[in-house]
Amino acid sequence: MENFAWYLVFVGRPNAGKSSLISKLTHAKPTIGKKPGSTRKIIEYQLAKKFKVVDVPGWGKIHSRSSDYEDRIKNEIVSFFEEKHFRIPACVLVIDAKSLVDVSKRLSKKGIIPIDQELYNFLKNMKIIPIVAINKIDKIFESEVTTAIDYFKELIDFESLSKEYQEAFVTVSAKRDTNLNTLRDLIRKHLRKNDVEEFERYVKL
Ligand SMILES: Nc1nc2c(ncn2[C@@H]2O[C@H](COP(=O)(O)OP(=O)(O)OP(=O)(O)O)[C@@H](O)[C@H]2O)c(=O)[nH]1
Ligand SMILES: [Mg+2]
Repeated sequence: MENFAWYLVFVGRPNAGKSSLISKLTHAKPTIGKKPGSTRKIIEYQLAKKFKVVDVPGWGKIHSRSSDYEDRIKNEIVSFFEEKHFRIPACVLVIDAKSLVDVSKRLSKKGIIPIDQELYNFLKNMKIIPIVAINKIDKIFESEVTTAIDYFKELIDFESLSKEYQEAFVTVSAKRDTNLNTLRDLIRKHLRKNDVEEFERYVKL
């Protein structure tokens, strides 16, 4: 029988920076790559006896891969959440800030951001409060940060959400270590609420 464990999960579109954030926040050493699709399957890293961090492959289209690949990944992710959602006290939805700004300015294809929106609603339906980490803010101008956040908030009907959902937003840069403390604190808060004490010892910053 599989041993019981709590999971801290990172999800998001391909190349959003999930593996990079895991590498900055924990002792796990996931594969990080320049091109989308670096993480090819769900990988669980044991951080403590009953605590794992989970690196999930990017959800969404990858140009160099077939649609079969995309479907297989989606099925794998959906099954993981269906099976384990009650053991996921904290889940970080990583979003690429540059894509948010580009789409809001109509500089890139519209089809991209609805995937972030779809993932947000997917987690919400699983009764998970998504911790939204808008990453790569080093790639946008400071004046664009609000544009990026507001654009996403509008998509998920932010105003209608309860306080605990609204509080789980942070802009970060895994590259420059910006606001990683705030993200760490949010993760910690979600884990504490679920009495996952072991986390304290295994998060580095
Ligand atoms: N400029 C910048 N680049 C970043 C940041 N975070 C990650 N990257 C880069 O983005 C690329 C993708 O990073 P990963 O951490 O592999 O992204 P991922 O979401 O795990 O990607 P998949 O596993 O392919 O879904 C790498 O080249 C990282 O160095 C950031 O905050 N700023
Ligand atoms: Mg990855």
